[in-house]
Amino acid sequence: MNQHPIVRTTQQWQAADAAHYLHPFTDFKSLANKGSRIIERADNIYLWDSEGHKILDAMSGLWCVNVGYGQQALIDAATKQMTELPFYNSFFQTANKPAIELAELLAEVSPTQFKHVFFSGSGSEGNDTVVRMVRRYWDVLGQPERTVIISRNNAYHGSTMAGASLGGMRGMHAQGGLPIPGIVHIEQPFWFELGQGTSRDDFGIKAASWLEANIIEIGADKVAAFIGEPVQGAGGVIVPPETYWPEIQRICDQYGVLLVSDEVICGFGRTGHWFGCERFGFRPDLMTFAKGVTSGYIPLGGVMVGERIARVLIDQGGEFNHGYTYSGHPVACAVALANIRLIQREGLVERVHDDLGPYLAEQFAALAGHALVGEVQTCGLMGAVQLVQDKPSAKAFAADLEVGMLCRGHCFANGLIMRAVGDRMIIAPPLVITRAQIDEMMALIHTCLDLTLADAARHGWV
Ligand code: PXG
Repeated sequence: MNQHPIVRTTQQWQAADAAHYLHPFTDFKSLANKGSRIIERADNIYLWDSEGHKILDAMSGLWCVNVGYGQQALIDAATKQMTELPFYNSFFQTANKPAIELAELLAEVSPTQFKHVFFSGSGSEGNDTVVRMVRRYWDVLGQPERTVIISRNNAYHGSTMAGASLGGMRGMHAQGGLPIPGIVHIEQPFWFELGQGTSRDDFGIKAASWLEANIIEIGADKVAAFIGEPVQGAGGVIVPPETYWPEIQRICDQYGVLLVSDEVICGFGRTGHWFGCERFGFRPDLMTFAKGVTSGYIPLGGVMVGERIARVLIDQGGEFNHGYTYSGHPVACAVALANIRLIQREGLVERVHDDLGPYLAEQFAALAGHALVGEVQTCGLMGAVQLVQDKPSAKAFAADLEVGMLCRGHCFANGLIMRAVGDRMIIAPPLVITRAQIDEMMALIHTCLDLTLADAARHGWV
């Protein structure tokens, strides 16, 4: 049959979008009135919209397109696998070759305690698996009352019932009666907001001590696990003090509490290491991953299961009544294999560690002098710029001024995708970005900060 592509104007696409498509984390009515930006194609670190505008994607899609757009090796892997075996499940004593090979390769690139993996379709599902698995672990060990999972305010662990419950986003908890029982939140290690007046290192120890205080209050015999992102991503690229994670590790060891690293954003090179836990020097029992495992070309997530847990579940566990239709999806696994091999072949992790990460840190340090900037932070290829009303006193803008959104608007209009989390502007560009492209991105960031400052001055806010 002769198929003609539908040719529509941007307005027609927007009308069809508004008529039928409910977007994630979106005020449906306001978007329908405004109209979506229709993204049409992408290459390397750039996107093009339906009006032909070229945009530098400093967010790697949604923290995931680590190898950049248009990588033929990933496209070929998907095509070949779709032709050979587009789907088969791993439930009833069957397996497929790409899933087995990927499990092997993940064990190779992960810290040594990880030899097994449980696959899911996304990061949220991965964290649902974490909740099921840590409770199952303690149950098998004869401690079924050990169910509480401690997480942090302003964490993001996904949008399913368990993912949103583990997360510490108040707006999400307010919708749907969350968190589910047995999830407790402590305060985050956010020095700029909570630690001013103490050194970063002292604050790191203090922030970790909130975990210990909660374990003691709840009773160690009831606490199953602690979960955290090495660097909080969606919360605003909050890089913890260097003292924080080693102290968290000490506390988990002392009380026998399982340690879970949510590596959905930090995994696969983002921090200049394969996994964020390696950057911060801790040794988790479980690692959730998604996003960068396929560079977002196809959905895939999962949980790396450390030997402490794997040995109990394998040797004593019996059946684990949990799994997803798409656990070990052959096409997703084939794309992940091609993606990880590309990261290895191109030495992208080392490139972030040795060259691009330090270069980005230097460029961001130069932003610190800007009148609107209260703090800059980077970790590998993640960066944050905290906008403030008054630089000397680090006074924040009133939230209802939405200065971050104003800045994001300038970025959008000037061909740069940069996210705003409140008044914290964040980036996480693809790991294939070059120094020249970092310069191009920084020039756009300077322009957008200047435009935001001019707006703030015009409104009399500064
Ligand atoms: N854990 C972490 C640390 C994440 O960042 C998830 C779990 C959930 O993954 P899935 O694949 O189920 O979305 C994430 C997702 C943002 C933003 O605004 C961040 C995410 C998702 C959507 C928006 O920065 N991260």
